[in-house]
Amino acid sequence: MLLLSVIGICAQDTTYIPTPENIAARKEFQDEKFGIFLHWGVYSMLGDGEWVMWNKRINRHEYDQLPAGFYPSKFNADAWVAAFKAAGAKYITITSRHHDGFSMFKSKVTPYNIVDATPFRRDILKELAKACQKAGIKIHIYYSHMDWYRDDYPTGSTSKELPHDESTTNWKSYYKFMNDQLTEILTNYGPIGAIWFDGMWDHAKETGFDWQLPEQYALIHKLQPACLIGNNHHKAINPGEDFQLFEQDLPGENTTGFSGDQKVSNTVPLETCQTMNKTWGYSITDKDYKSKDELIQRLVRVAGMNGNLLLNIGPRPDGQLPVEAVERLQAIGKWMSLYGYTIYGTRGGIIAPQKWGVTTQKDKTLYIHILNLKEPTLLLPIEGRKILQAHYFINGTKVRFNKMKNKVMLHLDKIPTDVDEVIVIKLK
Ligand code: FHN
Repeated sequence: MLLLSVIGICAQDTTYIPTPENIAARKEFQDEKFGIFLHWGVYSMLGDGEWVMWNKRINRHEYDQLPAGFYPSKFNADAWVAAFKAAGAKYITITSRHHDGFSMFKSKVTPYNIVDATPFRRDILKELAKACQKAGIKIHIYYSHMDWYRDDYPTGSTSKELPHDESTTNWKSYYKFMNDQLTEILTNYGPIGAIWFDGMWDHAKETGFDWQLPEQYALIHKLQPACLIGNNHHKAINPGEDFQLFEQDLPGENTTGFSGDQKVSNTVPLETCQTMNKTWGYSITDKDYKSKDELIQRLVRVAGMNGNLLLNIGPRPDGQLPVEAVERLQAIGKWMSLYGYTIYGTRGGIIAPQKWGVTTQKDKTLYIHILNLKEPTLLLPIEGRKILQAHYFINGTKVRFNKMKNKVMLHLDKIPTDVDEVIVIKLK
């Protein structure tokens, strides 16, 4: 309790009542539908993903040599943000501190940060926050609960694999450090759309470890009531969390094995994060990129499942976005400039996701997104709603339909071949 009074918050019980600002921010977030995730840190220099320190079991005193060589001479926050905005993204989520413990922002509570420990000496978070504000898009902050670098971090399931001195671990000191950094982030960078936590699975719930989330969440909501909290713990949401996260899986799927314990929430917004290739942080060898069409279809599928897509890019160590990522951003942007109207501000439609595609909906307008259909007819399970009219979104051409019991048959001009053939249905 002493520590909590030091950081100026009180332990709260498990009843969390979001403020009106927070509820409004949740709605805006749901309307935004598409964000860009950025995994960027000193690890990018090694070109082997953000887990390179752990994967290669690099001693942290050796890893400590990296910041002195970090000089992303081509970094230009305005250019990045312009590319994300042109792609149709409404927010970015940037790693302020990943599991390697290096802070990509100026921090008074550790010298292990981009301004004090690199020759670059620029606070990239500040530059990005400013660029986002100028461009009218939001900034969200990824923050790792787990830490492979600090002496005081209590050794967990992954950190125990790295050389670590057990005698120096000190939860109280580490918890204060995190809360001090969160306070810096929420005070020095203007409005923050969300704090995106990750890594608490290093101490699984079953071990009885107490991350003291309610107090930490209360601090965030006290500093910025509209700031949403998401936590990538791969479990059902906890009180204080304002949106639910899914990793590499659509809400409700579990292809990764991460999402097994995650019942999809019907009370908070949903977001799924996905890589463009296989890795989050820059990998010089990973060229296994999803195609442009596949990415567009993922965005549409997530929207049809009532969620947002957070699409990841691992910028290069010199501060440039990988060429493959830029090409994909451009393709998504081109598509969104035509079809964004059927995505932004929508919710999952009254027809549940199907093999052929998904539906999104705004009031009485239903958008049928045909992603994979091998015939020119489509049977829609529409119960208890009357259809007034149906037409192609792209050119307004009418679509013939005939009503059947609890169903409607659409007769298309031809078998759809576009990445997403959108049919608009006006409901009574
Ligand atoms: O360990 C991290 C990983 O590096 C990456 O940040 C992803 C993004 O969702 N989350 C963790 C794995 O769950």
